[in-house]
Amino acid sequence: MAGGGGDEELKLLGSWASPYVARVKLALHLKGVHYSYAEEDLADKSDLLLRSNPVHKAVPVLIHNGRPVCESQIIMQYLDEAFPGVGPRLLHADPYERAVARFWAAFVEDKLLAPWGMVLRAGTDEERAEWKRQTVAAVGTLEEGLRECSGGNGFFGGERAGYVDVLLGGIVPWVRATEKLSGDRFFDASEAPLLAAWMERFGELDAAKAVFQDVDALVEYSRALQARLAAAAAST
Ligand SMILES: N[C@@H](CCC(=O)N[C@@H](CS)C(=O)NCC(=O)O)C(=O)O
Repeated sequence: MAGGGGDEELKLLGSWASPYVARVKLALHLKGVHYSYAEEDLADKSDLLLRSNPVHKAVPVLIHNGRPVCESQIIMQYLDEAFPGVGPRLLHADPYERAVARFWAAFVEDKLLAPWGMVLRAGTDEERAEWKRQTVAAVGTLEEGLRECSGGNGFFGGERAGYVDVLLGGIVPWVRATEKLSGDRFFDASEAPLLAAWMERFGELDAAKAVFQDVDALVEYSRALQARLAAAAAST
């Protein structure tokens, strides 16, 4: 792709369905930084991945001139710092604005994505209902966060997508896939009108069009994964 970072060697190790990898791709595309991409098979991880992220053995990993950077949020922050002159900043120049963005980023990870991730893994209907309740409550709070951060301009970053937008943007295809899989509409216009409009607006960005996974492919991937988990549970 066009843009900066031309003298640097940047390689992203990823897995196509991962929302965390999608975040990093979105950040790279929004900033216009060149990179190459290597798809990992998480069932048979490459030596490069195991060497680059020996602690978590997870993607995404961004390898910059031979040095690995791990964890999606740390990679996003690194991109702002390592390529200060290239493309728009994800985090604001003002420390207070940066603190507010990091607060909502932590909220998204801990209070929204954590319970949402458990909805599919819940063992019983009661557990599933409780994880859903927590997810819906977090969406309600995030709706107010968006109202406050956007100042009526549509993005958490104001007039353009910033750190929290990219972080949350990585899950948009999964929000859509979940609707198809279970009928759950977590960013529903009747419950969270600002987030529902945000999701459409974010999806219209060139970066999102370049990066977003095909929703039907995610649905198929999720069904296959659930079938494997059910078979493994039945055989123990
Ligand atoms: N906290 C990590 C989460 C990354 C993560 O969970 N990656 C998954 C793919 S979505 C992974 O590579 N898991 C390793 C495995 O499945 O063995 C981040 O933000 O980068």
